[in-house]
Amino acid sequence: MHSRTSPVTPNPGSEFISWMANVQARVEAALVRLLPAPDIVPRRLHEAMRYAVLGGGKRVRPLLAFAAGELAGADAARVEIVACAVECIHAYSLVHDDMPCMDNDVLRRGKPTCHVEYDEATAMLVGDSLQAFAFQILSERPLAADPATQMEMLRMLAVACSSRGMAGGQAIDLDSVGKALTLPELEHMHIYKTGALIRASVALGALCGLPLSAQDFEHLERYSKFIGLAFQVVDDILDCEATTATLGKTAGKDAAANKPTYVSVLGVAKARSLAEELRVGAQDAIAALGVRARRLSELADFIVVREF
Ligand code: GRG
Repeated sequence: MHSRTSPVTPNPGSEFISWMANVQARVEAALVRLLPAPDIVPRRLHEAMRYAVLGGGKRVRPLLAFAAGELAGADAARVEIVACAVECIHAYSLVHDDMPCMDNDVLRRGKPTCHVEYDEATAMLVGDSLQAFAFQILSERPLAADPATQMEMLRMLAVACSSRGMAGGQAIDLDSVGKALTLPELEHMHIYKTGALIRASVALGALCGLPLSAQDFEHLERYSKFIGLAFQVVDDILDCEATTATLGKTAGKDAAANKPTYVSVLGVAKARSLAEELRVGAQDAIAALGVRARRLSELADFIVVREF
């Protein structure tokens, strides 16, 4: 476990890389199995849903759910459903975010965006259907120790998607184009836009397992808040420093759209320092959880050192 007094240069080990690959493959297989088959009517919508979800993305939110599930000794078959649900919500947000009425982008995960490959009406329905599908799979089988906990999982995910979560953050984002936000204003926007689903992924993964003490759950929540912000700071840095080919989405989009970002507010060097501070904050938050939080610790490092 890393601490503020012993900074490290994170270097993901091969054992962690292989754990990530296993989780990613497991989630992909589960999504292939769970999503409506492309030959079921309405075929075009089901095909487009699969297009938006399958075969791409880092699967960071599912990885976080599995890491938190491991901390809580959860049954992996239960966490797998949570992982699929949060990934479907994430894919939904990307499909809608890319539409002409929002960010108007043509490339996502190295392929044409959903509305380009299909059409705008289909992309809108893909988003709507993926959100509903996420709640469907979370509610049709036991996932937690008791029904009340499962209800709480559903409530948490609903809030994370809502006007008090991701959709609200997106509204603030749309409203902030061309404006000079302060650092606290930027942080406020991303706590909702990017952070809400990341926090829900960790919490829902943990709630599949044995009940954690209130104190342990608080440690997890602090960790999630740090990595949610770190994820966005790094996303902003990569948007200005990485290539379109590496990212699989249009690089330089934020500056072109005159959007306030951590880079526009702080500059690259200070944004990098902030990402490192947030990484260390995340590590400190889970230090008391010991070796059980190993995967969460490795993921905090990965989120900050990733190159795409
Ligand atoms: C879906 C509730 C809901 C509302 C729609 C469009 C929208 C309102 C919200 C947009 C939220 C959004 C797109 C946030 C951006 C988060 C972000 C940094 C996305 C990139 O995530 P990665 O890097 O992507 O994990 P991959 O492709 O690896 O999965």
